[in-house]
Amino acid sequence: MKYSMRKESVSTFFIALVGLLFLLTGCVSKEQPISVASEQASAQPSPTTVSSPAVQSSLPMERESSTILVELTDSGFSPAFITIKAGQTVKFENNGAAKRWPASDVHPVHSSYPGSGIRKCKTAASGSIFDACRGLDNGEAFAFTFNEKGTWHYHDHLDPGTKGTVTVE
Ligand SMILES: [Cu+2]
Repeated sequence: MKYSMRKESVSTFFIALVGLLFLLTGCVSKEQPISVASEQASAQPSPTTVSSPAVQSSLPMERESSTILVELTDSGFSPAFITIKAGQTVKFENNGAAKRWPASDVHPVHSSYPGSGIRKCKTAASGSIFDACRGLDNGEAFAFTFNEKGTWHYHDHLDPGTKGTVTVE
């Protein structure tokens, strides 16, 4: 009788101990995924911090080679004044309803930008002059790479009063 009582109290002690261990391991195993999750959470920003220096390092490159967008809207060129680095490309994209023909000043000869001129539009040089050489429909674009430094005025050949300026540094 005494022995069985003891056995019972020993077994309850063990159950309590196992229960305590369970709680402890439960706590530990609960904390561990949190610490893993926090590691993952701290690991997640690190790729972003890895990629952001990559973005930063690509910025100086972008200054040299990226494409700048100028929208051709029904109210004109947007933005109408831009400053870029030599070697950068400007993409003139028509997002308006009317046809647009971006071209170097001075209308109608288009020869302000070195090497350009509307007379070259029908020649093999048409792809390398600051002149779309045709009206762009909505959604169409004309891209030109500015290698000459200076302030270059341009206009819409189909609406010469619509003007813009590209300053190449
Ligand atoms: Cu013109």
